[in-house]
Amino acid sequence: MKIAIVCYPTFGGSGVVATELGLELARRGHEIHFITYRQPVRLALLNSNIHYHEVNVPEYPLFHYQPYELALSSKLVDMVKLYNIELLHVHYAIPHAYAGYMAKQMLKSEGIKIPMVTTLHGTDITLVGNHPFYKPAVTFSINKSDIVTSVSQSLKDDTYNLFNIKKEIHVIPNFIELDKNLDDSSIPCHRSVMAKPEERIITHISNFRKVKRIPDVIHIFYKIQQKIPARLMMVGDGPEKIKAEQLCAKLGISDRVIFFGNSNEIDRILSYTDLFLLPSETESFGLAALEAMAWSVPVISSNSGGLPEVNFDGISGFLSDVGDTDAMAENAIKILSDDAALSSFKKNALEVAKQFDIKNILPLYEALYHQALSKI
Ligand code: GMT
Repeated sequence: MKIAIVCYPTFGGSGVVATELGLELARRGHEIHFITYRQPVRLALLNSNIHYHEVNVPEYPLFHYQPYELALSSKLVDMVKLYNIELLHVHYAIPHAYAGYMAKQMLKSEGIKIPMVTTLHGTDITLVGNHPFYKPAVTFSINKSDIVTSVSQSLKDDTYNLFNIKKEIHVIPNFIELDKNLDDSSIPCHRSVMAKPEERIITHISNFRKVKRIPDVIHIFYKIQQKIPARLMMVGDGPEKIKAEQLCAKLGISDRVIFFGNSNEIDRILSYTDLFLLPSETESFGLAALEAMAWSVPVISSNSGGLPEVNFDGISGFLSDVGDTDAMAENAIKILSDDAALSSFKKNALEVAKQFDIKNILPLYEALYHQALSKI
């Protein structure tokens, strides 16, 4: 199949999922065309099955806001015609489903019919898309998609509750590639750079937005390190990062916390990690938690959104109410203070992650692509 994938090219989960999906589809022989404004961060390799087409938005002083949707839909039209692309798969409703629908209409006027699959990722529904200024356009473009998927049951429920959606929403959970290998000859980051041998390594990875509750991450760690020698790895960048550094200084733990910024060493950091913290206000899924679990790392998370669908309470880690940093720290200490408990949680985390193996999930997308093609 020739498939155009539209996504955000950044470190965010939706872009990562879209990129990993495209790469695996390409491995299975599909021809994949990534269409976005920058080469996606996880897209290192271009080959005969993987293409990348950049959307350019020329700056014009008249425009207070540059019209990205217009440029994207035009690019989609051009690429569909040039490469005979058969299907559009857009990740994140805003503005991708809207631009995709416009492209479909333009193509239709030239006699070309192409189906569009829209994958909802979370904030496009729960935080941004729900805003009254966007809601009519988001509702319209979801209803006009040929197939709609969401990354968790919780997000599906939220979508039906928040929008007037007439379409069936198919839940396809996010996935993980389990058989990744680290090539030790290229190591820029050793365990000793992060912690002393007797210290546990605790990690948080996110885009440091408010929804991640970064101060909770630090308070949980503060309580843990009072009982157990530990270090905190803070990976990622975003608006809450400076405040987080200030809070560490205020609590006197700056020497035990490393801020990595956006890192390409996530797999290596996770391979040394003992515990992952994700106390978010909400997560449609929590891909970062799954990535940790795939490295046999147990997860302490909040119990909101789709997190209970990924992190199983008392098995792969523990879940607590949003903001309950005492319970989260207590559970973390329960796992970390006992070698036997830690090793059993690590084993379980990997076992749960295996349920989300890309090899099981990808055929679900392929089946929906066939369904979408048969509809037009
Ligand atoms: O977590 C973020 O804020 C980034 C956001 C995104 O759009 O990239 O992540 C969302 O999509 C991910 C991939 O499907 C999910 O794993 C995240 O849980 C979801 N984030 C939220 O719902 C807050």
